[in-house]
Amino acid sequence: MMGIDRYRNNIKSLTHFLFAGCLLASVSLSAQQTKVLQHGAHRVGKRTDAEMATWRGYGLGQFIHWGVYSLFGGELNGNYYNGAAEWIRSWKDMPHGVYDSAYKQFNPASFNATQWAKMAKQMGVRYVTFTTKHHDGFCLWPSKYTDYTIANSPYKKDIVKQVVDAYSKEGIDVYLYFSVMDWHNPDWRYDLKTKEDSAAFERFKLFTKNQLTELLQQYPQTKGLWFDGTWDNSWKKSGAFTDTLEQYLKTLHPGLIIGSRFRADEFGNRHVDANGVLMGDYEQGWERKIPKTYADVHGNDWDCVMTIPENGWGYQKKWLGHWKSTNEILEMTAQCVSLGGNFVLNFGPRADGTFRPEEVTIAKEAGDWMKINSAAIYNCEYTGWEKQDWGYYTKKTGENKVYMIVFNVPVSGSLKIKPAKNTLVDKAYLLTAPGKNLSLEKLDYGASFIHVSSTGYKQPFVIVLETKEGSEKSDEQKAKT
Ligand code: K80
Repeated sequence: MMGIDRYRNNIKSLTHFLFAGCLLASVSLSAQQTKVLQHGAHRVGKRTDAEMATWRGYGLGQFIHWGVYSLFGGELNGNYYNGAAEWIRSWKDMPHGVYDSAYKQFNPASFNATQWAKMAKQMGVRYVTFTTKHHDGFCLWPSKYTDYTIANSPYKKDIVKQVVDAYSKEGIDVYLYFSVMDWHNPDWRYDLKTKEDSAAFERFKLFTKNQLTELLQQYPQTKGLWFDGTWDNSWKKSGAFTDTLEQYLKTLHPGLIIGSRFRADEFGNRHVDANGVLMGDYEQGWERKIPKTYADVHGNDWDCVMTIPENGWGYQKKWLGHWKSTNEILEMTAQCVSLGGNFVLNFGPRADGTFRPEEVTIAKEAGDWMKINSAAIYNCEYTGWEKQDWGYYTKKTGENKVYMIVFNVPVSGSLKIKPAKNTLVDKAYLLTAPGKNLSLEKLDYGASFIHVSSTGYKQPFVIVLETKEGSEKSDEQKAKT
């Protein structure tokens, strides 16, 4: 039974793992501390291959949650709730029979994958993560391992294929979201307490492996898999299987990118193994929250997935409460890139395949900004410079270029900069006016001011700093205290 209590339990266990994501122990691997693990991390530090370098440089991504839940739009008996609309099947007043037959009405007459991909392209996203199967178990591709698929809806056509093809054609890399937890499959278990549970879960593991193999074989353009619904004891007790499966998928599809939500070690640790080392290609715990400092990311690759409303991923007819403005979204993007991560914004299309006007506007406005300023977002990384109150620094990977993405101009109009050690600023100019150098007023301790107008901004703007190696020769007196 998937009642509200089950839902609460899941929230509790998920909260645990999201916290774990924040608290990744910065364990130093001294000989005594290191446990010998068969199914722990197989690598310390970041991946160094070309596929991962591409991933690292994306800067901005799109998430799409679309499925049977989109038909309900978070409405149950005429009421709307703040809960996540894609979880509506688990809400206490939702009869499962009603939900489980709703796919017979899933017929997105206005769905046009090319239009979706063009909107995403216009927005400037460089990768998309698309829900192939959410917790409800409904497959947007014609999986041969279950009848609960798009093939048996009135729409019939393969949606995953259309999305993969259309986005790939626009040059946007495609990642497939896949929920391991599956409320439709009778063999799914939250825990393995009896022999019968274990037998059922053996069948479920094979089903999962088959579906994943099917996805990678049918959509070979796929760059990575984005797993969800992996926090329950049944999966945590399957550490060896999850490890073997991950390696199998990567053999099947070299270069495949899989985040830290997928597997567990043999002790049931998730995200990081018993030695505190990340398992997976990037840290996947930053859901609807952003690290504050570089120390928070523990030297790992990471991305942040974010909703536009406060919570909820699938289509919600009525957004209750705050939803983010384009400037807030741009600020989150800048913040993520400044700390070496990517920012991924979620969209929840309606069941007919159209996007709500708020999402269309945000995509358009963010895209207009990206058209001018994407140099400060794409292929950029953490600078190591001391953060200042006006906004965020990013650095072009492999180049001597630092970007200041300015959100908060102080009333003085004076923007303070303080390069990292052994770095000097050679030139400063607005990204939009490369020929016109801005003057730098030298301050003590290697800092400078750039003076700009203190008023009149509607959007963040970017200043480029060309840098060189060296340190300031100065005769300034350090204060004696
Ligand atoms: C599952 C469970 C909780 C408590 C919060 C979010 C989630 C799922 N992960 C997001 C990426 C969505 O898919 C959401 O349904």
